[in-house]
Amino acid sequence: MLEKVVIANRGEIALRILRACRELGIRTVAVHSQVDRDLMHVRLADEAVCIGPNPSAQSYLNVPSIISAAEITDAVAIHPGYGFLAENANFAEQVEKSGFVFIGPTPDVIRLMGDKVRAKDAMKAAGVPTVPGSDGPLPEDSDEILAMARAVGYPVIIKAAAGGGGRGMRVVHSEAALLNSVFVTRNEAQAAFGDGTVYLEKYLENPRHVEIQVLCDGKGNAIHLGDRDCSLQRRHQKVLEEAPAPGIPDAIKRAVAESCVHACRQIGYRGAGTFEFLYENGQFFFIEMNTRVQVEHPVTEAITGIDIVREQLLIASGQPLSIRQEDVHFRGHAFECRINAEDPRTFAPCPGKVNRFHAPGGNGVRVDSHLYSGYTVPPYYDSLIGKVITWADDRHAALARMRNALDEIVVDGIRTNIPLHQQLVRDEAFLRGGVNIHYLEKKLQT
Ligand code: MV4
Repeated sequence: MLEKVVIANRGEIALRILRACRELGIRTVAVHSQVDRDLMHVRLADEAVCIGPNPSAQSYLNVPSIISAAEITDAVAIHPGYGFLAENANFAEQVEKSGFVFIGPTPDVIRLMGDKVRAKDAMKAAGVPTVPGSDGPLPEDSDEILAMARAVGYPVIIKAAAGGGGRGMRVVHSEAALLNSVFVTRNEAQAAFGDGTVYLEKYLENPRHVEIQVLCDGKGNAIHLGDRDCSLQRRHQKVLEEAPAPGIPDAIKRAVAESCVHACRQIGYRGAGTFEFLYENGQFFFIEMNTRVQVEHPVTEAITGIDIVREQLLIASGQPLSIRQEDVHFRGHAFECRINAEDPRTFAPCPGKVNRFHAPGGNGVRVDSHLYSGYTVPPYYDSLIGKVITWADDRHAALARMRNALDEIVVDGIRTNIPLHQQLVRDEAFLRGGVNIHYLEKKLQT
């Protein structure tokens, strides 16, 4: 087993990783910025190293600082969590070259998935259903571009190969607008990512965002842990997620999940991963793969009983996957509400001191949060201050538990999006299940 792990992250996920390490008897090193010295997981870690000033660029994104922290503490591995350096292939490479284990896929696979054109190509080749489109980067020639869009049919979407997560894309509704949109998207991509490669897809107008969780040991063993629906989002930030995705026939789900597992074996995937799909009219279309643990992993843990971060650590220690697909049993339904320090109406970040924090409880309720009474939410990082997860034997009962949990939780001193969640868990269309990716933003407009 890994002897000592550096947790290269902060907040709730750092605490989540620390808990998994301690359960496995792994010693922990917290690395933190100056303002983060009072974080919950810093107090609980075996050792703590300040890696720099508050701005992320000088601390949580500071590769030499993080690797130095691993060196001076004699750690053997680095867990990147999500965000920050989690999907940075160069970081993973530096970690390995310095003699440490990167808790995640190989740098090559991270790089492959970071290039959305190559990623899609690899998935298509492995039999994963993809969105119809250019099948590769768009050529320079205008007539060829026009012909491709015509073949796919309008509306189309132009996406940056180096983008992802909603960055660097543009919807095109007519041939008249196509070439200019390609030109602008290329230039924006070049400026933002240093890579102007773009590709084209059929634009799906009202899809749901459904994702498949996988676990692989990089030795040929790969399994899936089912699906999650993450359609409730605002400006590409997920707000409330659930597992399983409601109202999708099991046979369709099973087929797509099996195609993901097959693809993982084909590309030599190692670790936890997420296949992102758009789901529309009974069909799945792959868009991107995330090579990290995701914020919403607890809903999958709730319905499978599998600890995903524990599995990441076991895989990184070189152990073959101990869970076979036939050992994975799906039970019940789970929801996750992301609690943000933000104004519930304007969504402006609201950092500040939490005078009082009270976590909800009861059967089927989990709270992943680094908050405590007296903690000050700093202004430098994202506004996620915790997650409330509820589960029960069915969707209806899990929602009832979430309504209770949201009525019990107390976060005094700062504004949060708890009132928004209280509205959502009583929303008629959401209660029916299966709303699409535009539902929340449309609801907020009215
Ligand atoms: C799309 C799409 C419709 N058609 N691709 C946005 C984030 C990035 N991961 C991909 N995104 C989309 N790609 C095609 N061909 C609509 C979106 C999209 C979206 C996807 C998932 C969740 C929320 C979204 C919000 C707006 C647009």
